[in-house]
This record gives sequence, C-alpha cells and structure tokens, in this order.
Amino acid sequence: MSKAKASESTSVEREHTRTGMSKAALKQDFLDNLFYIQGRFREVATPHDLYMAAAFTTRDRLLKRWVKSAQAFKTLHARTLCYLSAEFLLGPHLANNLVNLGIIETSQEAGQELDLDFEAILEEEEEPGLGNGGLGRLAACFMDSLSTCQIPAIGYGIRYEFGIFDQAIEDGWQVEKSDTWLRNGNPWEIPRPKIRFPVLYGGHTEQYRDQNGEPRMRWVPSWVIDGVAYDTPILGYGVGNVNLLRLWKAEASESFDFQAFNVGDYYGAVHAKIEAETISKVLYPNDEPEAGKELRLKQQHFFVSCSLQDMIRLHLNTVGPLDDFADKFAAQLNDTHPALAVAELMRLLMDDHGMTWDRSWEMTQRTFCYTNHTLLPEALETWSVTLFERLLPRHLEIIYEINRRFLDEIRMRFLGDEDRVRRMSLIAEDGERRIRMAHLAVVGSKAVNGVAKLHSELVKSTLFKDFNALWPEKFHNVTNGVTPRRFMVVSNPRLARLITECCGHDDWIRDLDRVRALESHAESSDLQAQWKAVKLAAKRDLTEWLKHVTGVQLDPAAMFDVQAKRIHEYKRQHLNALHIIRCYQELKQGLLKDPVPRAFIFGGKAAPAYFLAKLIIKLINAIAEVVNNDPEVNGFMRVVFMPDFNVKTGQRLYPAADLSEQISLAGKEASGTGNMKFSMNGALTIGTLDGANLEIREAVGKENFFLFGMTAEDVLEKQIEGYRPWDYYHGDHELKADIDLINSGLFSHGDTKLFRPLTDDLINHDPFMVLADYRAYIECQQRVSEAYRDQQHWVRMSILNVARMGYFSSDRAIREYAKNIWGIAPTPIDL
Ligand code: CRA
Repeated sequence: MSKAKASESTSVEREHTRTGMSKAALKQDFLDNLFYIQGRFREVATPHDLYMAAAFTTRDRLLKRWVKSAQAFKTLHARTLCYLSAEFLLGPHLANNLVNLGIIETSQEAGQELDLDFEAILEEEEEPGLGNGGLGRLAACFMDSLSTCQIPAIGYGIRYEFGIFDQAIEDGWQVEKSDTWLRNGNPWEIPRPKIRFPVLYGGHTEQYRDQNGEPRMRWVPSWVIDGVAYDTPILGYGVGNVNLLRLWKAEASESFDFQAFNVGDYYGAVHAKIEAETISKVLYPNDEPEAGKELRLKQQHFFVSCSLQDMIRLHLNTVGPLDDFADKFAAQLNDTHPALAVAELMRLLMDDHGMTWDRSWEMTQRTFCYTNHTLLPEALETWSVTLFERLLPRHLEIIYEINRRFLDEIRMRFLGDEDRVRRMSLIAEDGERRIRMAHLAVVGSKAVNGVAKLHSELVKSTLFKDFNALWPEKFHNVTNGVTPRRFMVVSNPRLARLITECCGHDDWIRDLDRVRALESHAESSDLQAQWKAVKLAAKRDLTEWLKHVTGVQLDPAAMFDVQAKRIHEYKRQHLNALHIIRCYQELKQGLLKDPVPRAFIFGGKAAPAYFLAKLIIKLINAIAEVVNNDPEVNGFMRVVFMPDFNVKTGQRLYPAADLSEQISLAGKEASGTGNMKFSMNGALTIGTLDGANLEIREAVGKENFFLFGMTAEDVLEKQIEGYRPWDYYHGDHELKADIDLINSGLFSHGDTKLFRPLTDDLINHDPFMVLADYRAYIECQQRVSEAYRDQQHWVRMSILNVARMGYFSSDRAIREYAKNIWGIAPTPIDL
C-alpha cells in the first residue's frame, strides 16, 4: 500500500471510530477516550473514569452534527430563536444523548462486551441543577424540542458554579448541602475563552456629540467584568440538528485596567477578581423568587448583556447590518428574569451602534416575546429605583424614556384616566419607587403568553388587564409541555418498549399524538397484563432504591400515591398530610373494613428561608415516623419523604406512580409540568381545576381523572365574601380531629408547640384554603381507593391516560411558539 493510501485509510478509520454508530466503533472510541483523555486503562479506571470515557464517546458523535448544524445555519442565514432564561434544569446528559442519537441499545451491548456496568456508569453523572423547578425544567424540555423540531436556536443563561442545593433530611428536617456539579469536570461543555464580552456596572452617564454633531449618551461605568461562553450541544431526537446552549461564566475583566484603581494594591486587585466571579457563583434557590437581592439584579444584567452582545456579533458576522436584526432573531424572555434585555438592547443599538431611538425601539419590540409563569404577587419582580440607579444608571434613563413615551400613548388613548396611567406605568410610585419588570417585558415585546389555558385567561383578566385592553392581539396562550424522550424513553424504558410493541412502531417518540393508537387496545387483557407488569417492575425498582436511601420499606403491591414538586403552601402538601392523618385515624379506630394499602411518597425542596415549607417537610417526616413504626397500621400505609428530588431522582419516581397529586388551590399553579410527566407514565391524577390540570382532564376524559375542590371562580368569590377557615375547623369534626392530632404532640414526641405555626396559620388565615377544600379532597380520595380496587378498570384508565397525552409533548408547544409567536420555520440538517 502506498504511504498516501495508508494515511487516508487511517483517517477514515479514525473518522469512523470517533463518529461511527457501530458497536465496534463505540467500543474502540470508549477505550481510546479512557486512555487519551482520562489517562487510564480498564484495570485501574474508577467508575468516574468510565463515565467520563462514555460521555466523551457520546460527545464525539454530537460534535459532527453540531458542526454541520452551525455551518448550515450560517450559510442559510437561518432565522434563529434565542431562549433567554436564568435557569436551565437539564438533568443528566448521557442517557438522553444516547437515546437521541439512537444508540442506547448498541451502547448497552458494547458495555456488556467490555464487561461494564452500564447502569452504574449512568448513575455516576452529576446532573447540572441549574434551575429551581418547573420554569428551569421547562427551558430544558424546550431545548430538547427545539432541536427535535429542527428550529435553529440558542439557549442563553448562566453557568452557575453552584446549582440548586442538594437536599438531605436530618431528623426529619431539610438540610441544604452545596451542590458541586463541576467538582469532577463537565465533559459536555466546551469552553470558548475567546467568546468574551465586557459587562458594565455602576458609574454615571454623560452626553457628548458624535462626529456628525449629534447628541449621544455615553455610560462611564465604575466596574466591568467579563462574561465567557461555555457551550453545550443539544441534540434533537433522530435528527441531525444540534442547537447550542451557551452559558456565561463571570470572570475578572481583561480589558478593564485594575491597576489604575489599585496602584500597588495587589490584594485589592485579586479581591476585585474574586468579586467579579461571584456573579455566576450561585443560583438563587427560590422557586418563584421574591425580588430584591442586589446580586440577583447583577446576575440578570450579566447574562442578558452577554447574550445580546453575542447575538449582535453573530448578526454582524453573518447577515451584516443591524437593520434587520429582528428578522434574524426572535428572543423569548423566560419570565421577567431577563426582562432587562429590553433596555439593554436599546442601549447597545443606540449607544454602541449609533442607531436612533425610533429605529432601536422598533427593532426591540419586534425582537422580544415574553412568557409569564406566575400570578403570585410576591413572585412578580420589581427593583428599587435607587438600586437601579446605582448599578445600571444608563438603563434607568432608558426605562424612564420608554415609560414617558408609553404613558403619553396611554394618555392619548384614555383621556383623563390618570388612575390607568398610574396602574400601567413601568414605575410603581406607591411607597418606595420601584421598576415593574413585568410591565417592561410587556411593553417591550411583540407577544406575551401564559403557560396554560386558564393561566393565560387569568393573565388577561387580572395581572395584565389594562395591557390586554390596550393591545388585545399581543396576548397568547401556549400550554406547557414536557419531552417524551427524557420523561418516557429515558426514564421508563419498559413502558417505552411496550408502547412501541403495541403501536408497531416507535414514531410516537417524535410525534406523541401517535400514542393514541393505544386507545384501541385499552380493553385488551393481554396489554393490560403487560401494562400492569411494567408498572409493578417500576414500583419494585423504586421500592428497592427508597429502602436503600431512606431505610423505609414499601410494598410494591400498595397504591403508590405521589406528590413530588417544590414545597409551597399553594401546592398544599399539607392537605395531602391531612389526608394521611385521616387514614391513620380511621385505621386506628378500626373504621376501615377492607382498606386499600397505600404508600404515600413525597419529594421536593423548600426554599432555604421558607420557614413554613420546611415545617411541612418536618411534619411529613414526623407522620412517617409514627405511621411506619406502628404495626397496627403499617401493613396498610407507609409514608416516605424521598430526599433530594431533582431530575435524576424524578426519573425514578414518575414510572412508579399510580396516583399523581396535583392539588394546588385553583388559580395558583400557572401550569404545572409534573402533572404531565406522571400522566405520561400511566399515573392517574387527583387534582383541582388548576393550571394544565384542566386541559389534562379534558384530554384524558373526565371519567379518567379524579377531580375535586373549588374552581378559580369559587376561590375569588370566597375571598370577596370573606374566607373564615375557623368555621371549617369547627364545622367538620374529622378535620378538627386531624389538626388536633398534630397539636397533640403525637407526631412530635410530645412537643405540642412544634407544628403550631402551621396549624395556627391554617385555622386563622389559611391563605390557600386548605380547610375549604379538605372535605372534597377526602371524599375524592375515597373514590380513588374504590377505583383502585377494580384493577382491571384502573389499568384501563391508566392506558387511556397515556394514550391521550400527545398534546402535552413539548414538541407541540414548540411548534406553536414557532408558528404563532416567533415565525420560524424548521431547518432540517442532513448528515
Ligand atoms: N414555579 C409555575 O409555578 C409552571 C412553571 C413553568 C412556574 C408552574 O406552574 O409550570 O413555572 N412559575 O411554566 C415560575 O417559575 C417565576 O414563575 C414554576 O416553575
């Protein structure tokens, strides 16, 4: 063989090893990566080395698709969606990428041949917990669906060094441990040290005249830091499309002259560097956060500024002049956390790129779209004008000017209606002057949406009533969805196989509407038997794992009744706890003749400073201790609090649930997405008419959903007429007995004060009307137990739930956004 030929064939071989999908190629690349990247061979490799080698082997296969996608998007000038989000709750990458590449089975076989424990390798991965709950996880599902639906997209966010805390339970209390996801390195990200932008803070602004004598503004900051890009490829399922997740890390500025500030002050200079890096250090651990923390505002400005500068750079590099920026990009604001982008884009276009106000404003309004995720007043972000002035003086000027022009428009439209002007202003003037970020987002966006039908209606009729009167065409609904790849195929492979078998194809994975084919088999006793077996196997797996992590032994034959989500009063985990106490009392009193055994399973983190939420966790664990150790009842009921609910542990939970608790007070849960994950895995829902529950119930059929409780309208009425929880407490002796049992000290080793803050709050205030819905909930739970007795009927309902979940795929949500809001068409990538 000639020399040239030999080298050609080795390069083909190498290409094959690094990107080939065959078992042989995977094995070879795995061993190569173990050796050349981890510096280990099989015999001395730690489990973590093996995981890293598997991750790099998978990443090698993503890169080819990534580069292809980037090239295609560049040459085609593809219109691109930028998803701006302070949170991306991604979950482990490895299994998901293997599924999306279509090589999970081949990899399992390759692992077997190399004598590897495949499950143990998957288990090694620490998930990037860069989010709190639903909002962050939604962003991650959307990234998966954007790629799968072949929409060119970039996700922009923050590369927090510490994501959401790890939760441990000690003596029944939540204890927070710091998350260390980066400790052992992150094989999925590629640092881009050259993609770096300065971010300005503080100082003052000044006017000057440009070369043409035009007056312009200049911002003279007192502090500059750099944002550096870290890229993670996001592959779609069964397609060549790879989108980019670009997260920013804060570093001390290279361009800013520290020495000028710290002459001879070496310590001071290093301190400034550390200070700069705190910006991307830690995720704020509050779901639906209370506004007000200075560092949080710094974080918001940080990632928004980097992202917009990056978009402008990309635009100038590919398309050219900035005049058609809004044709190249649509930018989705994931809640108000990135709403500063409205002012920042104005600043960049005017101050850095010399555009006029009018042109900049037109472009800004055509670029942004805004999703609202909550109506809870305490979660609506406002920033004090004083703080703003100190940190972002130029943005404050711009916001004032946006507001001045906007309020002029209102005064013209609604003559003499100063009350309306006050309500709609971007600045709240009652008390300390504050900037209303939601108003900034609405005014600066071309489209605003809620995340479920009911929520979007409430957005229009309550929160943004005045804005809806002004711009009715701006308001939309896009009901949330979740990705069937992670939440069915990855987490529940047995169920996925059964569905594929039953449908005769696996196209449902990319087109979830096609699971409807199951409907016609719902009566088949053969399918029912297999369905039951799949559920039982998942329950066995969970039982074994829970025994291992908590010591609590469940009975896989019992009904698995699960509530897993952030702990919050509005989600009413305490209502669930009251039902458990009711069951306990009835068993103790021998009132139940033939009880249906239940395992009550909870999971969820409480914000570290949220006292009542933490007390609810303690209460659940306290009840668990008594119930699980009482031989009189523990054959019929067990209670377990699964620690550290996150994407990874959630994936163990969803497949094993029989009953999904979605019991928030109507009108409070914007959508919920756990409700969808449970239902897709064959759990039946007990729920209120809240968030997406309404639509789930319509989709699966009213007869296959356990509904109880007040409607959002009832709630409003009750609030107006004056809600008196005290009356419920005294009017329902069982309810009273349940609450009194908590206060008796039975669950707290005789301490009658421990849970008082919770019970007193329920009896006297009960802001989320637990007591008003108690009776309806208890009765509904009795219907659930009755239904569970008839296993054949239950399994049929379970099959129908899955069969009718097509609508709740995040692919559907993304297609709606792409068509109705962004105006972006798919760009398929051929390999
Ligand atoms: N906490 C809502 O409460 C919703 C998600 C995603 C939330 C959930 O009902 O499913 O958003 N809201 O849309 C939120 O984060 C800032 O508001 C959530 O996750």
